[in-house]
Amino acid sequence: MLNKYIKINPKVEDAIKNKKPVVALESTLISHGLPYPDNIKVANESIKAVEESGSIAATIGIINGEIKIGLDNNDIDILATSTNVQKVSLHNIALSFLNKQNAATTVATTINIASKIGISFFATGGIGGVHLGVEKNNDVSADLTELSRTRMFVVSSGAKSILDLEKTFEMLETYGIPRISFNSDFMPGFWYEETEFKVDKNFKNIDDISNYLKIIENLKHKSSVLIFNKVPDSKGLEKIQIEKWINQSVDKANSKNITGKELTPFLISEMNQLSNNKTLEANIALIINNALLAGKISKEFYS
Ligand code: PSU
Ligand code: MN
Repeated sequence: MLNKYIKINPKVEDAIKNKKPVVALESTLISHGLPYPDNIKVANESIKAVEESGSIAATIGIINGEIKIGLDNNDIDILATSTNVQKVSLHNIALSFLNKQNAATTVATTINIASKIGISFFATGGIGGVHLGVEKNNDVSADLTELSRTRMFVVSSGAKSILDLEKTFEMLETYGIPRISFNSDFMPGFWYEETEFKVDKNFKNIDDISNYLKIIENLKHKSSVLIFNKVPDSKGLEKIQIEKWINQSVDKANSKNITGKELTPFLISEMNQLSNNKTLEANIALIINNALLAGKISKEFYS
């Protein structure tokens, strides 16, 4: 055990020790990204998807002031239904131990914890990044800085569409974060299939991704690697439509003065309302699909 604030589920601990494939999953999307009861469904189906691929799932969150690696059904229920679950990033994580809180971990926090205990793979929906209007609001997700200094193999559908995707993409390059994808030449746009930003390499199969990641590991490359996986076909939305709804959502956030860590959850929930839950359906499908791909790559990497 790493320290007294971390409790690892025995199955996950055994897998890490014996170099079996493990995929970490985050909990902010459960508490702050998706409405109840879809959040419980997504948490459980993501675990199932990882397990179907032959890897072991380790959902990470904070229960009563302790980090739990491998949340059980009861823990997921708490994070999915309680109204006072904190969203913790690296600047405020220690406070949740001090105050014995229940808290959800973002991409930044989850990969930080996962890498400390020897997990190499992680799946999420979309990473955080540079927000629209950054010139005025200075809002850049801590996900980017953490991805730049922690080696984790991260499967996502790009950065969330509500962000300034061009600036986010550039920042990834600045930080030396490889941007590869599975079956696409471009970074996905989260709710839509493709942006115009060309990835470093489009890999057509899992073997090739795994071989590439072994090179990264041998190089002791310092940053994470982003493995992009676009939203499943039938659930993807039109970029033009998404952009219209984003403008409306951002205007509303500005008029209500919503900033900081409240901003991302607010925009996602506005988008779900404006789209009549079409964005929600896409979000659900892509998260589960990303968990599945991470499970498959991890399985191949350790075999
Ligand atoms: N992916 C989703 N839904 C989410 C998130 C990711 O499909 O809600 C979460 C992640 O936890 C990510 C966070 O770290 O949104 C970004 O928040 P912020 O922009 O405040 O850094
Ligand atoms: Mn922010």
